[in-house]
Amino acid sequence: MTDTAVERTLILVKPDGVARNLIGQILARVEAKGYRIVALEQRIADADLLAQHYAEHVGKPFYQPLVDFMSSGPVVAIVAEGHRVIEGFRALAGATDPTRAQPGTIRGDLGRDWGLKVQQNLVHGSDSPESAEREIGLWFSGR
Ligand code: IDP
Repeated sequence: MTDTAVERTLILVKPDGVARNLIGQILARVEAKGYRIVALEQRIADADLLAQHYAEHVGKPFYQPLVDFMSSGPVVAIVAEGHRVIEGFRALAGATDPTRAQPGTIRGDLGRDWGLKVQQNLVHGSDSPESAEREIGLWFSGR
């Protein structure tokens, strides 16, 4: 096995995860994998923060419903640290659409299939080292 650099990623427990009391279950999966929680805060995200966070999706048909959903209740922002945690957390999260996510993943095991919208998929995880740095700066600036 080759050594890999320790990375940090930004995880969000989205409003559906908070409303369904799944914060603990999601954190337990992150910690069980061996990742360290290095920062954690529950807050309500405003439109400005979400516009920056989802800048790559501005103009897409699902952008406004996504932002409305993400500001509909508290989210938990988490910085997790570990070897290959960026890729590793995305594997733990599973496919974007919970109806396609594999069993064993957060979205596959806990995501619901009750005609919910794709945006209600419980968690966000940064998709690259560049995104992780940018997103951690957005959510935890000045901390
Ligand atoms: P990811 O969260 O799996 O990385 P992205 O493609 O970055 O997925 O999309 C960001 C978020 O936007 C998704 O988690 C989901 O909440 C929402 N989203 C993505 N595609 C759609 C769609 O086709 N319809 C509705 N919401 C979507």
